[in-house]
Formats: sequence, structure tokens, C-alpha cells
Amino acid sequence: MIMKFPTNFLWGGATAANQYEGGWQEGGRGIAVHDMLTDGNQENPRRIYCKADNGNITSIQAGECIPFGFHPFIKESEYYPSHNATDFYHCYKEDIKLMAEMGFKVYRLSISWTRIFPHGDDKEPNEDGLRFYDAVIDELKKYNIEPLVTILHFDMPLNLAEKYGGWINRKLIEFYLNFASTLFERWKTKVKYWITVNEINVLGGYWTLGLASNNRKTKSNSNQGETPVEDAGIKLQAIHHLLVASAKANKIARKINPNFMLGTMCALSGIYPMTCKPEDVFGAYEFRRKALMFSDITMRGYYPNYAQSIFDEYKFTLKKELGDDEVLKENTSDYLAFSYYRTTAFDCDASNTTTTGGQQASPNPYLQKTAWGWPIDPKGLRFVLNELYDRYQKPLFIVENGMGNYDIVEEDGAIHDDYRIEYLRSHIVEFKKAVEIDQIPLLGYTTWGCIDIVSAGTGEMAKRYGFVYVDLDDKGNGTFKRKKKDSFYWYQKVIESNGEIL
Ligand code: P53
Repeated sequence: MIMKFPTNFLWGGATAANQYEGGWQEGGRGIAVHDMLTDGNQENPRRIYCKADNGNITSIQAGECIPFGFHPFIKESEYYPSHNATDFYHCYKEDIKLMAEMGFKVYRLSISWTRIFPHGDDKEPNEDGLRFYDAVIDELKKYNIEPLVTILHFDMPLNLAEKYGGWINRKLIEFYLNFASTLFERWKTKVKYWITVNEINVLGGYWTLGLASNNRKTKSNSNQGETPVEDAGIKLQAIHHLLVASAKANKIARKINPNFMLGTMCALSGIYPMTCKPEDVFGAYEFRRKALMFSDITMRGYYPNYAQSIFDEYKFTLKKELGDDEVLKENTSDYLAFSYYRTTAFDCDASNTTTTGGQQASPNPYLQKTAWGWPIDPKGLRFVLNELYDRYQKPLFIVENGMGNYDIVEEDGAIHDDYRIEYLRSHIVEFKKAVEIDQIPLLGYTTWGCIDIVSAGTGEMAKRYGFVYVDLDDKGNGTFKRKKKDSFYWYQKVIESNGEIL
């Protein structure tokens, strides 16, 4: 039987609390590591300032580990974009109304861990924080918008990083489960779709995983380049704990409501061989497995055969505890959620390769790039959808896709973002082919940063993804006023016609 494009397809948008919510000290919220992360731009990376007991000060970049013995602090002269972000905390009613006006069927949000557990290791949740999200979820329900909840999206309670060393410590599993089960219980009748962890395959450092190390030799930005061998080991061990935590969360969730749809999310923008040279072809394949390894674990339930070769490259020995294998095996995910922005090219002769989906080291001459150098490749999305469905035979969900770009507000207030419309249109054309021609079950599509938010990679406002413009600049000046872009009206028609009118 030929599968048609589903009438219940989940069209919508996505955001993350650390980039959108703000209200950083309201409602009893505790401090997260990302509150220590400055702004930045393409030339100047975001920084975390840290101080040792002897008064020495240094700074690390997003993706790096903090040096042992150093502690982050807020430097008065710096700007910290997460503190207000684009103020969803106060504007959620207005914003959800705008989402409803576009016809959203789903909205992907993340929960700020420190709003619920201010220190991460608190016994009892902060009722004020829960009430904020109760209100958000009820507002969504009012418009029949399905909430898709990411439990953990680049969110590290400062106390858990400082006191326990972050995810390298197995205690974090327990704290995470306390957090996750609080949410499952609270919204068991209201939320069906969950993502346990965002981009679990991204080798984060202090910012996302709370990790410390003494390796300061090499530039280590997981989003933009290779991670030093010593740090990679710490990161892989920390991610093992996250994988176990995610599997255990699935187990708890299924007891609370067997109808939940549980996913774990991976960054799976694609990678091609630069040429047909066998070294490029196999090199690209091996490189891709550094990302697929993690979805293999969450979808199939075990570390794949080739994991050892990756560990060897990083001179890393995985420490598992009794029961870990069983937990991973018995609690795989129901669907695979992934982000897709671009493709990169693997060139075996290039000295500087890149993480899968990271910025490209070797230019692909066939693709145009965004102003931030991200190659635009709609067909790559169809490729990746096929790659992932061939591999797992489970439903897929595109939970991030979109074009970060400069937007210009005309004198009459209009924002003509035809470049964004073109980007999204061409990607929708390709995922529709994946559904209608390749017969892949795709649950939905949530475009990234549907209302403008702070860029995770660069910390600037200038890199905008939204259908709705937020009046705020890179240093936090602005009125926070919302304005509809041309893409707002375009997406509204796309959803209304269930993808027929593009
Ligand atoms: P920005 C790259 C860098 C940082 C985070 O990125 C990333 C990626 C892409 O793989 O992952 C996701 O804001 C992430 C979002 C982020 C989005 O990509 O740097 O889940 O939080 O905002 C886009 O343009």
C-alpha cells in the first residue's frame, strides 16, 4: 500500500529554554552554566570567564572543558545573552498566540532544569517553576498545539558542575532521573511527545556537560572542530552516563504512561566524501559513524561493533557498570529525533576535518552557503532520512532545520525574508519526497528558532531563524517587540494546505 503524506503530520517550530526563555532569576530559578556564557559572533567566540583560588583568571570557549581548580564567574563588563534571551518567560502568551496563528500543530520547547531543581540535587522541585510550564502547556492546549518537550537541552545546573564535576559523575544520572520523572508525572496526561536529551552526540565540554580537564593544548570547540584526544575520552564517558540516564528515563516514563512517545535527539546533518577516492569514501563513512554511534545506541540498544575503533582513536577505555548494558538494551527509543542544517564534505587530505554536521573544512563546490558558512543542501535531508530509516526502521522526527540569517526591517516595518522561505521550501520539498516516494514514516517537522532566539553557537541575535522577528540586538538593546516576517504568512499557508502549497 502506498503511504500518502499524513493528514496528522506535526508541523511546527522549536526552541530551547537557554536561548529563548530568559527570566534567569525569576520564580526561584537557580543558575545554570549557560548563564555564565557571554555573547560572541563569528569572529569572537563566546567565553566563560573563570577564576582559580589563587586569583588567576582565564577564559574558555563554548565546547571546552573548564581547567581543574577554576570556577566560572560573571564579569561585569560582559553581556550574558541567556539572562533575558528573547523573553519567552514574560511573552509566552503572545508568542503561543503567534504560533497558533501560523497553524502550528506542535511546538518543541525545552525545560530549564534549574527552574525545576534550582541546584540540580534538590530533593523537592520548585513549584513556581513547574507552574510556569503548566501555564505554557495549558496555553498550547488551548490552541490544540501538541507540546513536544525536550527534557535536557544544553542545560547544566551550575551547582552540579561545581559540586559533582558534571556528567563525568554517575550521580548525575540520579539527579536527571529525579528531574525527568517529575516532568513525566506532572504532565502525564498533557504531554505525549518527549525528547530525553538534545543532540546527545555532540561532545560538549563545561557548558553543556559541566566537565573539567587540564588539557588546554588544542582549540576544542565541539561545534567547529576536532576535540583533543584527552578531552574526547572525558566527553565520551560523560555521554555514556547520559545514555544510561536517557534509557532509564524511558523505563520510568513507560511505567507512568505507556502511550508516551519517547525519543532521543541527535545532530545528524550529513557528510559526503569529497571525491570518489576510496580514502575519502571510507573516511566519510567512518566519520559519519562518530555521530551514528549514539543513535545506534539509543535506537538499537548497544554500542556498535565499530565503537572500539573510535575509542582506540581517542585512547579511551569506556567504564561501564554492571547493569548498564541491560538498561541500554531494554529501553530503546520509540522514534529518532534529529537536527539537520547542512552537509559537510570529508577530504582525507585536509588537515582540519570537522565533526559530522559541523562547519565544513573543505568547501563543497556544488553548494551555496549561508552568511554563517553553513552549506545549504536540501537533497541531503532526503539522503539522511533514508540513511536513518534504512538503519533503524523506526519513525523519524525532524526537530531542527532552518536558516540563520541577517534580517532587515524595512521602514514600513516589513521583513522580506525570501531567502529563508526558499531554504525552508526546498527542504520541505525533499522531506515530502522521502515520505511520498521513499515511504519513510516521518512524524513531523519543527523548524528551529520559530520566534527569533539567541544563537547557541555564536551567542548573537543577528543570526536569526524565526518567522517572527524580535527587536533585540547582540548586546541586549531593544524593545523585545515581535514583528511578523514574510515567512510567517508563507508558513501559515504551508501548514493550512498540509504542505501542498509551497
Ligand atoms: P546556532 C551547532 C552549534 C551549536 C549547536 O545553531 C548546534 C549546532 C548544530 O548542530 O546544535 C543545534 O544557534 C542546537 C540548537 C542551536 C542550533 O543547532 O549556532 O540544538 O540549540 O541553536 C543552531 O545557529
